[in-house]
Amino acid sequence: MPRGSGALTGRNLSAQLLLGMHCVLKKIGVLTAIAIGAIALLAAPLTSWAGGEVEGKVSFAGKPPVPKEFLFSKFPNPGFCVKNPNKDAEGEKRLLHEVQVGKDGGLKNAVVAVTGINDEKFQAEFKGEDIIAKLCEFLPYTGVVVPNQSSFRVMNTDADPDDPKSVKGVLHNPHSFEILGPRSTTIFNIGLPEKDKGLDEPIKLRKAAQGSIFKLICDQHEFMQFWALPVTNPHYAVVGEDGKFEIKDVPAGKYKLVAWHPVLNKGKPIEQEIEVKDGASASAKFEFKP
Ligand SMILES: [Cu+2]
Repeated sequence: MPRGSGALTGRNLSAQLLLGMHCVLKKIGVLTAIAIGAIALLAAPLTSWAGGEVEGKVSFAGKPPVPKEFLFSKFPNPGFCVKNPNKDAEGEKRLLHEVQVGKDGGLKNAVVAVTGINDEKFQAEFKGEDIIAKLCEFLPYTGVVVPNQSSFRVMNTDADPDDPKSVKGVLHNPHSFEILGPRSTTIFNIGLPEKDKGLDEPIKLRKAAQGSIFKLICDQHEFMQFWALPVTNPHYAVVGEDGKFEIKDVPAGKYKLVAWHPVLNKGKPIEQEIEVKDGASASAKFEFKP
């Protein structure tokens, strides 16, 4: 069948439909027509709220740097902290894998965020997830904070039954900083001597708009670290081993999308322009280098 004839059939069909609708409208009357108009008006704003999706991947190109090494014997609780699985074969050194790369080059623990949306309600309600001190490690390794966070929590789950001084709990000392370039400022510094107890503190990053970041380190055990990127809206993702991210329900618009890793690119985010359209998916790829 020639291509044109199908189109012609379609046009005939449309004309017939229009004619049919005209008759129907006459029959059902003006009131119903108004009602249909009202539904259309209601539906319009719903569509513009729907937003779109941002998806992509953060990868690491090249050979990942070797992990940082810390001799257990140089820190308190060596007999307990050695229970952590991240150590050398001899059990002498604690290994801090700052850069973790998946088999397809995905950069684990990178944070991706849509910037330029100041969602005040989200920021007022954001409490983040608990940071857990477990076997002398802060879990997770990366995350997000908001510049003015009412509650930031750290929980101690460590106790050492073999050490009389640590039976009630291994002393961890979460010390948080705001870091901007070479400057770092203490936010809080609190000892957690007991298992199953924690801290709940407000945190304020005064220079978040200039690109500061948040760091938590244990003053007893330097290898215990948590890093966070300040965000101002819920459109972010912390990527897993495959490096992939999917951020849904982003309002339509043009944005700077950032990907950040605490020790790569000098701790600075990589930026990319994106345009999000309603009901569509925008794609972005980021690549970090050694
Ligand atoms: Cu500690």
